Amino acid sequence: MTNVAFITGATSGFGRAAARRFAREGWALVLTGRRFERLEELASELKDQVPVHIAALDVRDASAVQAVVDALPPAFRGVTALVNNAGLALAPEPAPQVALADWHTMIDTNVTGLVNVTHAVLPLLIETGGGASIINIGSVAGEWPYPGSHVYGATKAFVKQFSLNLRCDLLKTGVRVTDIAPGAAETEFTLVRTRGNEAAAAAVYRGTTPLTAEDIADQIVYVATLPPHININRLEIMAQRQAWSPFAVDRD
Ligand code: NDP
Ligand code: 8X3
Repeated sequence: MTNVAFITGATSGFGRAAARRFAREGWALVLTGRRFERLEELASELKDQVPVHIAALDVRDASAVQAVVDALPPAFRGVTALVNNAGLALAPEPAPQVALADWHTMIDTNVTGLVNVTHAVLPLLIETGGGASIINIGSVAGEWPYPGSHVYGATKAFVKQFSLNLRCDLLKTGVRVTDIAPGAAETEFTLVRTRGNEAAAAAVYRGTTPLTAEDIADQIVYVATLPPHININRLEIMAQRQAWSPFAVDRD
């Protein structure tokens, strides 16, 4: 049986790097994201290596998610790894300056979207049974507070707890669940967060050595290819050059 990876947010960053990394292992790929032309480019890059199925998908739309899963061709229905990667941060400003719509977009994508996809793919993973994995992309922001993280970090705290809770309910199914929680990694993430401000995005990574998309893709594939009896609950990964600051104190 060919292993199948179902990846959300495969048009950029971790998701695209994971698709390439899974292809090197010979896994068939279900690649999803909103930007269909990017999915087509990736499919044409990888289709000589492995079977690839692409589908335009906004994870916020529960019925669209279900329709994409229902329409999977037979060769792609034996999903071995669901990589719940689609997500975003918006508005790095302090909370009082942030538009409510931005908070809603983060919750709709990082929480509701992840739940939509998990619910739709779960029957296929349970059918696969032992060795299947749900790999949720959380963040260090789900564990550690910092200014400007407000709802973003809170959505990733949801991802962490949802992952652990799923473990309890999937115990008898053989399906594993992992929360991979990266620190700062250079992808399009900050460009999205700053609404396309290339200078501001470049400044986040300038003069340091951030994680790369490939670093996280390696961890995703590592988790997915462990022997079936091993479940890594949570992997928190930072660049060596990222750490914590002291507590902030308000003084007169
Ligand atoms: P990118 O911006 O490079 O990629 C984000 C991906 O998410 C894109 O493929 C995008 O596809 C997809 N996406 C966003 N919104 C939606 C949506 N509504 N429906 C479907 N797909 C969507 O960022 P990263 O690769 O860095 O981010 C991937 C994940 O990693 C996110 O969950 C992010 O929160 C998390 N993360 C990132 C870190 C970092 O520092 N880079 C660190 C820790 C976690 P499209 O726009 O085509 O739909
Ligand atoms: C994003 C990583 O360090 O910007 O999830 O919070 S960080």
